[in-house]
Parts: sequence; C-alpha cells; structure tokens
Amino acid sequence: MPISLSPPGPVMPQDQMRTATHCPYCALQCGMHVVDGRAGGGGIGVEPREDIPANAGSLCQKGWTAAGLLDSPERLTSPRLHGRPVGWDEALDFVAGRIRAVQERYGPDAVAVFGGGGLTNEKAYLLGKFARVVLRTSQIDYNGRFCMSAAAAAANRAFGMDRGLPFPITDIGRAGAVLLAGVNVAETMPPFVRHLTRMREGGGRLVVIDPRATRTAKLADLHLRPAPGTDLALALGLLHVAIADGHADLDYLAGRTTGFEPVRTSVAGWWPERAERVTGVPVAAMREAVRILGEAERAMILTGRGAEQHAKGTDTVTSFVNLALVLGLPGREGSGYGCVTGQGNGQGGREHGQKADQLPGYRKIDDPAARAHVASVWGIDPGDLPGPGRSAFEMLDALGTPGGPRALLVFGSNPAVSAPDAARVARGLGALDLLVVSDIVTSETAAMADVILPTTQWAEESGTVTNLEGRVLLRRRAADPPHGVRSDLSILSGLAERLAHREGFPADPGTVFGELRRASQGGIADYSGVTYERIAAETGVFWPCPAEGPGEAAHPGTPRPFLERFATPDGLARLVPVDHRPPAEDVDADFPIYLTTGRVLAHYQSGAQTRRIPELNQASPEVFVELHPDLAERLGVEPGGRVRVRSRRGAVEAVAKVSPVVLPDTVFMPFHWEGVNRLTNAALDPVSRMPEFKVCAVAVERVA
Ligand SMILES: Nc1nc2c(c(=O)[nH]1)N[C@H]1C(S)=C(S)[C@@H](COP(=O)(O)OP(=O)(O)OC[C@H]3O[C@@H](n4cnc5c(=O)[nH]c(N)nc54)[C@H](O)[C@@H]3O)O[C@H]1N2
Ligand SMILES: Nc1nc2c(c(=O)[nH]1)N[C@H]1C(S)=C(S)[C@@H](COP(=O)(O)OP(=O)(O)OC[C@H]3O[C@@H](n4cnc5c(=O)[nH]c(N)nc54)[C@H](O)[C@@H]3O)O[C@H]1N2
Ligand code: SF4
Ligand SMILES: [Mo]
Repeated sequence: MPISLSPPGPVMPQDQMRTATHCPYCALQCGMHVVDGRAGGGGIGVEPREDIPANAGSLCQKGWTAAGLLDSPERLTSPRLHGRPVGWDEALDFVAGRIRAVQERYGPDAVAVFGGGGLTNEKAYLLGKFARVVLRTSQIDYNGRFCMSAAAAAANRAFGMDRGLPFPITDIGRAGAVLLAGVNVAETMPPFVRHLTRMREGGGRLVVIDPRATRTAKLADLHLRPAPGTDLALALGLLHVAIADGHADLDYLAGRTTGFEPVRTSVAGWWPERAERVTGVPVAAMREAVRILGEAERAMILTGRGAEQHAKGTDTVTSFVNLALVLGLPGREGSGYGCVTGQGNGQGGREHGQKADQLPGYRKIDDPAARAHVASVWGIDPGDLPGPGRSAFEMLDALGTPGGPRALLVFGSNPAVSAPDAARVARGLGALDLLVVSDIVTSETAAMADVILPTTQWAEESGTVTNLEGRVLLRRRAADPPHGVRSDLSILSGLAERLAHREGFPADPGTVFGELRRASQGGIADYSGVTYERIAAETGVFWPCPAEGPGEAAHPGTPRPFLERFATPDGLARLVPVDHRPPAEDVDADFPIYLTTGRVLAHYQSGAQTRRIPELNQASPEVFVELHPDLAERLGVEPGGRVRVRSRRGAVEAVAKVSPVVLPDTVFMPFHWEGVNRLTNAALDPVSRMPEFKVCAVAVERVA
C-alpha cells in the first residue's frame, strides 16, 4: 500500500481529511488520527488509533486537545528580529551574519546549539550535522540530558546498549510483577496504566517506589515511600534482602553476567534495618517487595525520573539494574529492566547526534572508527569533526563567560523554564551576543531571543520518532501549516546555505532520513533497514534494524535485543558495585524542608504548549505547591492560600494544595511554570551530568 506523506489532493466528499499519525507530546507516542474539516468550514481535531499497541484506542487529556495549538492565535507566523516582524531572508541573513562575526572573533566553539528530545529523528540528525559540519562547533547538547541521561548511562554500563524498554510495552501486561521506581504513569502516560491493569488482571502484582502517594501508587499492591533522594539506599537494602532470602538466580548470574561477587560484598553491610534508617521504608515492606519480584515467573523493574534525576542518578539506576540482574530478569522473555523514556522522541533524540559526546547511530564522538564512518557519509575529513563538548547544564552555565559560547541556537526546548537553577541560566542567556530560538510560540526562552524563527509543528510535517519501546514510527503530515512558517529542516537548510553549505542540508524529511539510515549503519542504533514505507505498513520497526545484504531477506527489527546476549564485547551483562550518599543539598535549620518536583496530567514540560490550550489551562491554571496537612497547620497555611517557597538560589510564590499525598517534611511542585526551577539545585551526576531536580532544601512561609 503506497503511503501518503502529504495531505491527499482533492478534499474528500465530506470535506474531511483523516490522517494517521502520532501525538506531539510524550514518549508513549500514542497513535491518533488528525481529522481536518477546515476545508468544509469545520474544525480540526484528533481521534485515537486502535492499531498502535502503546495506546490501542485511548488518549490522555493532552492528546485529545493536541490539535488546539494548530490554529491558536498564540501561534507565531513570522520571524521576529528584536521583537519586530521581519521576512525570512532578513531574519536568516541576520543570524548567519552574526554567527560569522562571532566565530571570526572568538572561534567556532563560540556558537552553541541546544536541541530537544521532542524533535523528530530527521531534525535531531540534521541539527547535529549542522553543528559539526557548518558551525564546526563542539558545543551542542540537548534537554534529554535533563531527562533520562542517568538511566542511559547505567544501561550502557550494564548492557552495552541504552534502549529504554528493551522489550515491547505489551510484555508488561503479561508480567507477574512490576516494580516502578519513581514513575507516575497515571499522570505522565495515562494509557500506560492499561498495561499495568492487564498485568494485575492476570494475577500480577504492582510495587511502586515514590515518596508521594501518587495516582500510580494508589493502584499498587505495595507502595514504598522513601525520603526523596534515598532510592540508592533502598535498592541496596532490596539487593541485600534478595541475596539473603535466597532469591539470587545463581545459574543466570554465572551464565549471563559478570561482577556479582564484588556487588554481593558491597551490599553485605546494607542490612534492611540500615536501609530503613536512611529511607524510612519499613524492613517488612522491603522483604515483601523482594518476595513479590522474586516469586514471579516474569518480572520487570522500571525506573523513571523520580529515581534518575539526582546527582547520584546513574548509581541509583545501576543499583536497580543490579537488583534486576540478581533476580535474573534482563534478557529473559517477558522480564527485564527498563527506563520509561519521557519526551516524544526521547529515545530517537538521544541516538542521532545532538548529544555533546555522540555521533549518529549512538556512536561515540571520540571513537576513531565512528568518526571515520560518519565523516565519510558527510563528505568531510574525520579530522575536521569537532570532539566532545560540554553537557547541557555546563554549556548553559558557560554562556557569556570568558571562554564560553557567545551565541546560542535553541531548537525544541525552553530552558529558561526547565533548566535547573533557572535564574543562573537566565543570566547566561541574557549575557549572549546572539540568542536564536526556533519555536511554535513565544516561549519564555523565545521572549529573550534576538531572533525568533516560527516553525511548523507535528501535524504539519512528516518525520519519524522512536517511542519508549525503541519502535521507530512515522508521523505523517496531516494539515497545512499556517502561511509564514518554515520547518526546522528548512530553517537549517537556509542557514547552511548562507554559511557556504549549499549541499548536504536538504529540507525534505525523506531525504534526510535516507542519509540518517546510512550514517547509523553499523552503529548500536542501526536504522539502515528502516524505511518510511515499512514503518507505515508495520506500525513501527524496533531498532536495531540493519539493511539487508544482497539476496538477504529484510531484517525483522529487534523487539527484544538481549534474549541471546547483551551488547557488551563478551555478551555478558555487568554488575557494578555502587554506594549510597546523601543528596547534594540536605535540609538544615534555614532550609528545613525537602522540595521535589515533577509533573501533573494537564501540562507538558515547560508548559510552553499546554499553557496555551484553554482546556488544559482550566484544568491546571497556576503554579502550586503540594504540602502535607501537618506542615500546613504548622505554617498556618490554609488550602488555596498563598505561600512563598525559598531555596538558596531563589524564591517563588505558589498556591497551597494541602494534601496527604506528600510526606510531612517534603513539598512537591510541578515545574510547568516559570519560577519553580529558580529553586532547584544544579548539582550534577558525575557520570551522566544529570542535575538534581528531584531533591533540594527549601523554606516555606505563608504569604500574608
Ligand atoms: N502530563 C505530563 N506527562 C508527561 C510529561 C509532562 O511534562 N507532563 N513529560 C514527559 C517527560 S519528558 C518525562 S521525562 C516523563 C516523566 O515521567 P515521570 O518520571 O512519571 O514523572 P515525574 O513526575 O517527573 O516523576 C515521577 C515521580 O517521581 C517521584 N519522586 C520525586 N522524588 C523522588 C525520589 O527521590 N525517589 C523516587 N523513587 N521518586 C521520586 C515524584 O513524586 C513523581 O510522582 O513524563 C512524560 N509525560
Ligand atoms: N524542576 C524540574 N525541571 C525539569 C524536570 C523535572 O522533573 N523537574 N524535568 C526535565 C525533563 S525530564 C525534561 S524532558 C525537560 C523538558 O523541558 P523543555 O526542554 O523546556 O521542554 P518543552 O517544554 O517540551 O520545550 C519544548 C519547546 O520547543 C517547542 N517545540 C515543540 N515542538 C517543536 C519543534 O518541532 N521544533 C521546534 N523548534 N520547537 C518545538 C515548544 O513550543 C517548547 O517551547 O525539563 C526538565 N526540567
Ligand atoms: S499519553 Fe503521551 S502520547 Fe499519549 S496522548 Fe497523552 S501525551 Fe500524547
Ligand atoms: Mo523528560
């Protein structure tokens, strides 16, 4: 069946165009139809698709209202230069001229690029190529560093490969036990809950680790509530119990792993009583959790941002991976460890070269063979490829400092709201000689920019995304963009041309994908056998999917990459001993309360998109802080009253939501509004450079 990448020509009899595509927001990438009746005087909306296993007919509130931003009056439709609407030539000439001037004066690394995990594979790929080939800068990183980078680092260390879920999501429904550590899917990916429900209907048991009694925790058979930032101690305690109570799978450990002995020794001192003292989780609950996992025939351990966004995130995930390995789960059909990836293309966005240390195909930028391969696809000398650059926060923190970048191009992120210690980041953004933002709307970061470039959005362009399962999916163009906007690919193409690169930066997604396939060929994330036609017909293909050789059948894709061997040189998974340490900033007399941050159902990320959708804004209109009734009473705060939350870095006012969902010594704030991240601590994980979004010390007071 031929597939249509652009809207069919003549309007259908009922004046309705119906196109199968995927949601613009999270990594579940729910399948949806865009139904465009505008030609006949109607509106544009969406309906869920039945054929995509992740959502199979359901959507969350954000998905249902996703079309709301297509026709929104908030939409940008012409470039802005210092606030003034200008034509595209003027805007792009200005940007190219300033890039040239900055680089002539300060060198190539004076221009930096900040990308996003919501960009399609094609955009992420072309952005990375643009940075390395046109700008010749090492300074490129992206918001995925703030997302799942700690889990990625831990998975690479243990398995030699970072594929969020190394199994299809439908495997979850057949498991006998699932442990969710710091994941609140009931708010962050509501259709995911169906897989958990199916699991429980089949007799499976759900264990949730979260300091808050979230909607997800309320579905659990067992809820463990550690103090924020203590998951590592909890996982060490669970590991100790698993070994002591005879749940270690010694045959599996001998046959499929290395490193068990040092890990066994390292957890010997982590008596559950000691773990209870650090975490607050009762010993009996730890034993019960281990029993549930250990006795299930098929079990899974999944981590989310709650366990990962810490200055010890990589080691925390490693200790959960160690637990999974001791129980013999990874690489067994129906069992395993996985990270619940977050952004729409959070998986693909981390594979194709917008990361500081990486080239397409999940290749390492300091690996000579990887450089040679990618340079040959790009038609350049490997010696001309820059080396690794700064990680996301380090790059933002260096903006405008001596030796740091003087110009920044942002595609698909709103760091003024979403970066940690955001006031410090805003100072850097303000100190630049040139800030350029490509966006759909005037985000808080765009509002600071010298130049805003208005871009097309999801339903107005084709491209591929790779969902949390590692399934490469086709997003089809389903509607015409408003007059005056250009796609990100076309923007990069226009800038490349003005910077003396007429070739190599096509604006057509299919052509870019063809090149991405070749650039990824032979890499860990090999997409060379993936085609638009195939993913349209097969509702996605799991990578790695190498191209077939002459006379070979097409590669089927790899739903479960670890069944035979892990992606390490010897094929064995690695257990790595790690130890607990306290949060980078602990509570004290001046800042006596823990702050943790996260998400609510109605808003997405920095809120740049969802705060502009009326239904979502009504559902969740303003920044709030969740505090326990005991704490509220102590502070004299009424439900709905105003409070000021202060940390060593900044302060913000919010509405009090008084609720026993949080622990008495902890408050929770969603980060969807400007100001919340002025509080957070940018202490970085030494391995992944993940910031400590999930715990810092604050003071809370009533506002009179
Ligand atoms: N509605 C909505 N959905 C989204 C998004 C969104 O912005 N809004 N964003 C998408 C993206 S990019 C991502 S990354 C995912 C994130 O999805 P999740 O990881 O589910 O989201 P969070 O709310 O950040 O964090 C999950 C839970 O961690 C808990 N937590 C806080 N501190 C700790 C701790 O120290 N230990 C443990 N174990 N738990 C802790 C919080 O209470 C919270 O319930 O969601 C995706 N889906
Ligand atoms: N305190 C706290 N802070 C956090 C987190 C937390 O849990 N707590 N979570 C972190 C996580 S996991 C993440 S992923 C980050 C996300 O934080 P951000 O990177 O700020 O995420 P978004 O709000 O999705 O930003 C995307 C921006 O790009 C625009 N956009 C959307 N699609 C496109 C496109 O195709 N092209 C272009 N050019 N622009 C587009 C949107 O309008 C929006 O302005 O936040 C991090 N910050
Ligand atoms: S769960 Fe995620 S992908 Fe699905 S409709 Fe909601 S935001 Fe979209
Ligand atoms: Mo994320």
